[in-house]
Amino acid sequence: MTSTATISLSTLRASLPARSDAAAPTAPPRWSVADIEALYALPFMDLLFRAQQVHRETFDANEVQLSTLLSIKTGGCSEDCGYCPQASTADSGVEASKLMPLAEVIEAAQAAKDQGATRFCMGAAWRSPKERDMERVTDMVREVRALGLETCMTLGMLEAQQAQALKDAGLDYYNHNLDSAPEFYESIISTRTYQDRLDTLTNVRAAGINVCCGGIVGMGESRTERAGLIAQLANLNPYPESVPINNLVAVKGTPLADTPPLDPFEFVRTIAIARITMPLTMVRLSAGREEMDDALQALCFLAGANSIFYGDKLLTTSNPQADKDRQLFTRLGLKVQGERPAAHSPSCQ
Ligand code: SAM
Ligand code: DTB
Ligand code: SF4
Repeated sequence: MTSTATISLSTLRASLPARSDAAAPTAPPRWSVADIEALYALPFMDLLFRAQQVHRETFDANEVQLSTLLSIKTGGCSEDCGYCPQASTADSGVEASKLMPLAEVIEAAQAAKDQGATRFCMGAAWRSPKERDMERVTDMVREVRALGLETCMTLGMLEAQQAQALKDAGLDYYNHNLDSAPEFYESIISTRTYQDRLDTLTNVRAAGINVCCGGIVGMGESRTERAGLIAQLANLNPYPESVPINNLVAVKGTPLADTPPLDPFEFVRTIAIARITMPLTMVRLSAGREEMDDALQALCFLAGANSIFYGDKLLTTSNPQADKDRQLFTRLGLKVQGERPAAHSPSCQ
């Protein structure tokens, strides 16, 4: 693909696979970092218009999907991810816990379902699961699925047979992020390589599990490096079914605690570009919503985000209260995937 500034919408449309909500994304067009930088360089209004057009080709632009997160094993992690309050090297005050008992996981999943979530994502502060953990996490997948929820796990690196065991238990999605562009990644994490992450994604894909893979912006990376992350994601073949875009939550005691916040419009641009380059994916507006006001979140939805983490906690940091999110959906006239639309019309209070 040549300079993106010259790509017309019809060219972009012609490159899209036929609409199918169930279909896995197929071979994507190759996106160079320069193509993506050209999208970043578009006037904001033009970029959002383009993202909306792509979004509406595939999705109901007034619908949002809700996933709830649960930390099934918190803190004390052996990895040194500079953004993460759960790294044992961080002085964040997060206490390390053991793997949560199955009954507590089921209870939390039922509560998430009662609040309207359709997907339940379980995260563990591990480099990778140990063999002795596999039976317990596969039991969690089976039980959460039995409640009628889609399941997602994020447990660190996976070997091929571990991915297969999770698939056999019925796991729908595995979250494993590339986090940043390869050249910036090395300044944030030293204990595992970019290639390790790509290998895990290959194992997850080969097992037939849907891939949830995104990254974090606002870690002090350059725009070119943000473009580099999107290029990596969009050029995965196929690209991920779900792409979480996290805005750094700068947690005290982590090496990135004092990182200056990213220009919010740059965050919105990143969402829009994820939407344009990965038209069929669920783009998830992930960490960082607690620090955003309603207008900024609305811009993210306008830019093509169609999924959020729902519930008052992410893994260790806070997320907007479910009631507050409900009010926002009502004010924006957003429907929740899998729910009947609210009986009353959107109001403005
Ligand atoms: N330990 C597993 C791993 O690293 O793959 C799973 C959990 S880990 C916390 C999942 C993802 O959360 C990370 O890859 C990162 O993208 C995101 N994350 C962690 N801390 C964050 C923070 N402070 N701000 C934004 N995103 C964060
Ligand atoms: C993802 O990309 N973001 C979520 C989920 N995948 C597991 C995690 C965000 C964590 C934010 C920091 C915390 O709460 O500890
Ligand atoms: Fe551990 Fe995951 Fe946090 Fe890295 S991001 S320190 S692997 S919990």
